[in-house]
Amino acid sequence: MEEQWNDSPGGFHPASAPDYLPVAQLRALQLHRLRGVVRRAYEHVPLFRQRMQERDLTPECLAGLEDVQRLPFTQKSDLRDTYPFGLFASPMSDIVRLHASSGTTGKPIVVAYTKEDLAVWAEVMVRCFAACGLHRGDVIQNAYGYGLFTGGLGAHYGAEALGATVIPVSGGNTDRQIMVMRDFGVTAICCTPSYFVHLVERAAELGVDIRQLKCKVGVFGAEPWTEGLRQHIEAESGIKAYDIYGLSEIIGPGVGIECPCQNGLHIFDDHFLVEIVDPRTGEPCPDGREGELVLTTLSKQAMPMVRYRTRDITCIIPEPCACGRTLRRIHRIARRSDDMFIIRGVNLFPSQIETALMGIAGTLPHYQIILTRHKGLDELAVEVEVTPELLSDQISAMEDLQTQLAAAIEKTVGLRAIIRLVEPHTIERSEGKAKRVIDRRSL
Ligand code: DLL
Repeated sequence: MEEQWNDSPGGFHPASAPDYLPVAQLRALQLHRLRGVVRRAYEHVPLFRQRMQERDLTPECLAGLEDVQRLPFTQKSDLRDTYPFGLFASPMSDIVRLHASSGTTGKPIVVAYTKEDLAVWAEVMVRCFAACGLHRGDVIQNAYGYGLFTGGLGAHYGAEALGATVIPVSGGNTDRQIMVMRDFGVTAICCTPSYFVHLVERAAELGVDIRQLKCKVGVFGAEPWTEGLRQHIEAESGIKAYDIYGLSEIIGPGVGIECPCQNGLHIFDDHFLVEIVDPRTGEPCPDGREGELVLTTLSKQAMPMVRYRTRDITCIIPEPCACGRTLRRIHRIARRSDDMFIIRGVNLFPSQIETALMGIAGTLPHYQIILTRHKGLDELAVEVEVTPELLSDQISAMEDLQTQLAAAIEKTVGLRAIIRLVEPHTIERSEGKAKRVIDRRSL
């Protein structure tokens, strides 16, 4: 066991011990916690109690873990409908923090934490950082936004609890980020993958080669990204890029993380119970089959979430991981069920376009998908930046690239796209989550 814990230099942190619990012990712990959380929600959240009663269920119905499937789902609309505090299970006097997520439509959703919840959050973030090989002595630049977004404070308290030095630089001000990274001896950075691409590019313009700096680890998440983008990031910056997953409704960042094997994300399932369901029917999917990730918080006090439909599409990887962690593993989340757009009857996800683009040299990972309607017919255009070298090349090189890209997209999604090659810096950079799709069809 000892050597399994040392899966990276100094990587073992005492807080990581639950990552390696024997499976039977882990399942027993999950069932014990599940009963507690269901009881808490039943006693304190009227919407949940009402839904249980409609199904003739009481918290005593949980004989085994599989009985979770009998419980009602919770959806994002439930948070909106009970805005702002309707799903809280603790009195405000026990709630020490609120965060909110804006989402795309209407009112934000509000999430709450007790002191104990913040301790669990810091614990799972410590386990995330430890899985990335970070420990006391590391200098972590936290470029997730501080504020109502959970990324900034979530990573912040985790990094502090790890014993690392945290630099709370927050998002934006890219030139200052680069100065901090170079001058403060940063060894790891946290931000969205799209922002890191921008940061590396800006550093090059300023004459700073990230590869020459001490930064060796990136903890990237909050948006879908592909294996192709990881390879681009690792090649351009010389850092190891880890995928971190989380969502406000469940806790924030720290629901799951990759280990050094970088083959799927481990979910901290001693705190978050994992299910995969068919997004159309809600029926459970067997391990290995792709479906919607459904999570139940096992230790949350302020806002227990039972069977929360994340809309994130993934599958459980049934095989045990070579790192020795017994935590369940999911495939990286490349898409959300509500990210999908339909064009001429074909269902598409932005990540499919990214996969096609990343396979072809000459482009930069800055792209935008623009949907328009012309004479009643949907059109798919992809704007993608090209490298300065290609720009200065002959026109024929640009034309070749355009043809190659259109062919790659057609091969992946079965649709002909209009390709617009644009100069570097044409596409707006985001400090947080990148906006990949612009739908102008209803204009
Ligand atoms: O994005 C929390 C977070 C902060 C995670 C920092 C990781 C790092 P929300 O703003 O509530 O919370 O957005 C949650 O973002 O349901 C996914 O669709 C997406 N998402 C988050 N992490 C990943 C990831 C934060 N690693 C929503 N891969 C989730 C793909 C991700 N999608």
